[in-house]
Amino acid sequence: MDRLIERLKHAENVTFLTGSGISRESGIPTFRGEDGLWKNYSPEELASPEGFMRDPQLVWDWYNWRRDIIRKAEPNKAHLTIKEFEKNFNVYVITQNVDGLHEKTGVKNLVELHGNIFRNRCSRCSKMYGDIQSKKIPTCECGGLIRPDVVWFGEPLKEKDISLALEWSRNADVFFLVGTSGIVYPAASLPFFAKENGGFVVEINIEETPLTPHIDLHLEGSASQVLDTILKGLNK
Ligand code: BV8
Ligand code: ZN
Repeated sequence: MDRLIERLKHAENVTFLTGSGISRESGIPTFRGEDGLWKNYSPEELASPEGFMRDPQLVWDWYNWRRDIIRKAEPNKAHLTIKEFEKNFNVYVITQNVDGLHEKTGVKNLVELHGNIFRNRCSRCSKMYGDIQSKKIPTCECGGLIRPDVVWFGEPLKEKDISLALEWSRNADVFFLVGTSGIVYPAASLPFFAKENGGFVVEINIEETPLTPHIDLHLEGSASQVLDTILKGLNK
């Protein structure tokens, strides 16, 4: 931890890449963990265009189930501590999460790489819609089925989001991976861009991941505890 505090003392730009692990303490299940969302279904079945074509109502039900959980969730100490970091640094948040919890903390620089579960769009004409609370999958005036405005497997991420995420990774003096299993690309490639440009890469997770061997420091523990300890160590 001392190496990290030392690096932070000379840092200006701090970037966070977060995954579903940061929202676990807000009561939102992760994808691949013990109580993971994908324990009963394969991700491809639910978070892919093929899965949606095959059974649009099943996919709509799954997202409704997730939206109901997320609607009750609030940002936890980990999200709030990242906001606190803005007092000492230029902070850039790149999240793979679609739960909108970082946005709720008012962080200044945020990219939602995989979209937002409370935004919807027509699967035919791409007309955008806000939150729609309906049991039956809704249809657009063009007759197309409406789907969540999130990035599914096999779908490209938005160009502007990727270029921002790359810029924020390249200019990071310290790059934090928080609560991500580091297996979904292109998000999982971002720490390598930080390292390439001399950034110090730190992983905060309750377990090791495929990225652990490639980074500078792995801090074991929950996102809220570890981030709080780091910030306290800084302000000593
Ligand atoms: C694309 C949708 C190209 C929204 C998601 C083979 C090799 C490499 C890549 C591929 C491949 N085959 C296919 C690919 C590409 C694919 C991919 O990466 N697949 C992986 C699975 C191998 N990627 C794509 O398809 C991407 N698109 O590549 O397009 C393209 C280009 C041009 C034209 C056409 C196509 C799209 C990827 C986005 C997929 N969408 N979600 C939604 O429904 O949510 S991915 C899904 O996984 C979520 O977005 C989630 O954020 C993301 C990553 O998961 P994590 O957030 O890391 O969550 P996970 O449960 O895995 O891990 C939680 C971690 O937290 C754990 O490590 C746990 O230990 C930790 N934790 C738990 N509690 C805590 C904690 N840590 C700290 N504190 C705690 N309290
Ligand atoms: Zn339409």
